[in-house]
Amino acid sequence: MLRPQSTATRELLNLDGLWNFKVDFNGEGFNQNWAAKPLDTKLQAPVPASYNDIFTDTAIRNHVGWVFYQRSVRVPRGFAGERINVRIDSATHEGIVFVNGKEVARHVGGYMPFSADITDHVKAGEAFNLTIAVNNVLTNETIPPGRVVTGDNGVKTQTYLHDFYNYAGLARSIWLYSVPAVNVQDVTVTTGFDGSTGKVGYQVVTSTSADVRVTLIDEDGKDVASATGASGELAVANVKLWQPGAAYLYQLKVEALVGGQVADEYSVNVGVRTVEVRGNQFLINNEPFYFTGFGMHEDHVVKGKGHDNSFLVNDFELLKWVGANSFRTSHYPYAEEVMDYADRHGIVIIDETAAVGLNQNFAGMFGGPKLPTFGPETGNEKTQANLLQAVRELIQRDKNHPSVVLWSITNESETGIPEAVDFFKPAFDLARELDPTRPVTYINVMTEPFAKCLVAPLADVICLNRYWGWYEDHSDLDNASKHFEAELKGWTEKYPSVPFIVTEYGADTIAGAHSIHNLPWSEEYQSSYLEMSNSVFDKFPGVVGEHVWNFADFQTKPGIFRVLGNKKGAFTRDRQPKAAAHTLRARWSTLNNRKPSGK
Ligand code: GCB
Repeated sequence: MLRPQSTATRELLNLDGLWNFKVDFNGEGFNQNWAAKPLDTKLQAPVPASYNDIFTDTAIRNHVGWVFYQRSVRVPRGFAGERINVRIDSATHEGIVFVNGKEVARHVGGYMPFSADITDHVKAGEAFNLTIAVNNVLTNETIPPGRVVTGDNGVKTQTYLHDFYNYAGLARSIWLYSVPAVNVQDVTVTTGFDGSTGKVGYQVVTSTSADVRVTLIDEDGKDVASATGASGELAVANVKLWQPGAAYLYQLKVEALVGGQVADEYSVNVGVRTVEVRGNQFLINNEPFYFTGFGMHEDHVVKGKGHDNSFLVNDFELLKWVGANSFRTSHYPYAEEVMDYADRHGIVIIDETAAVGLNQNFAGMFGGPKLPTFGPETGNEKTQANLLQAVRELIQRDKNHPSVVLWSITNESETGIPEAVDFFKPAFDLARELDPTRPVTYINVMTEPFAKCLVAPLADVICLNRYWGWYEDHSDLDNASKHFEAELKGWTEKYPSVPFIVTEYGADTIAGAHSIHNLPWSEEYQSSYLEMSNSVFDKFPGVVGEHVWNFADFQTKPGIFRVLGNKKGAFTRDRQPKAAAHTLRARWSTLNNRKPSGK
């Protein structure tokens, strides 16, 4: 499903703003057909935003189940004669869309867009009632998984085996848009180069049979190559490559033609670059690339996971300031605005599904009974089918982003048992089938070391989350360093021709806490912890990247022992630097995408 855009043949209306909002505390919204009439409520909720931190009522914040958003929408007169669609950039975690009370779309998976053709239900120039019901429930079959527990007092609580807070609602934009009856439905772009000649392969799908014309346009607006036909390859003389830190974007204008007339026009940004794993190196444009940056979160005060362009630009400014060349979309796909911005600004992305918390070994720490990770009550065939769907949707949505260099299938799942291979192998296979141009990884947890993990052989790159000096060897950096080094030695000797990225290492730190004794939680300890870890990485040529956990402090779930959230940020939640940010800046701003050894 293409992202809506405004072109010569397509119109676009943004539906963000204040929507009427009602929480379905008693589970009666569907029976009473709330979507068919004006919502009986005084509450209004902003879109895009998670609703949890907006209101002062704790019952709303803790609600488990459905909420209803509603507004009136007038279809622009210019949409007459076109196909009219509504698009929800995300509904966390399940959304049902109603037009004048009639269901038109339904989608499970909280971080992915979905849309519906509502042409038969609305009229250009007239208003209609748009209702979106959103459910925040996670079950053992959703991605990510969770479990609803009913307490002795009858109150439901959502539990889950990941630490970030389960923000819910309409956290991304909602759109009404028109497309012509004959339209471009999908575009897939692949790129390469041979000397100074760029190659842009393309494949276009149209709604009905139509002729296709493609034109590649450079940043000065000049046509540099064109072709006809639904698929082919364009040659670009004197190509300007998309490089980390120095992005260059061409635009591929795709036209669907009927009888020689343009029926539809759609454009895709194209960065010409290659990605390859060669031995234990990760190459971008045939050059070894060293990842510096963070695991991040979509997380801000008040808005929760709500997308906001001011926060977006500011976060990328801080990435640049600190010398980060990359980040991971931990632990779910981020808003498409983020992906576009990374394309435009040359930031490299490890793009992750929302498969986090498939690990019952966390049950003790996070609460809840300890069950097997894979089984009828937990990760079962339906969970696996939903994981495959998550991989499919992620690659479909993000396949054309030059910033994306690596797909991540899952974060910190249990991987040391044979069931894990049965569960995850189809996801690796599917990712490779859908996108043969990018390597595939998974994120390994500390409790599944090299002698135990059975999923590592499936990966092109092995990503490790390690907390030596925090969860292990807490406050003892000498021992932490020894153990970290021994562990990396073990991994790199077992997998000598695989690159490794340390995708998490971090220490909780209270901004403003100091200690001349280097005590944990102080800014000094966080800096020393990072310096210790970095000096270990520098000993291993096979370690091709370091992503600190986390970019910024973030909100966590109730019931896990954290002081008002996870404090491992290099920046505070309001984006002020801790001492660690300066430490990282001193190291990263001189690296120029290479290891400190320069290789
Ligand atoms: C991890 C998880 C991450 C947590 C982090 C922590 O291993 O991947 O989601 O926030 O540890 O701080 O404990």
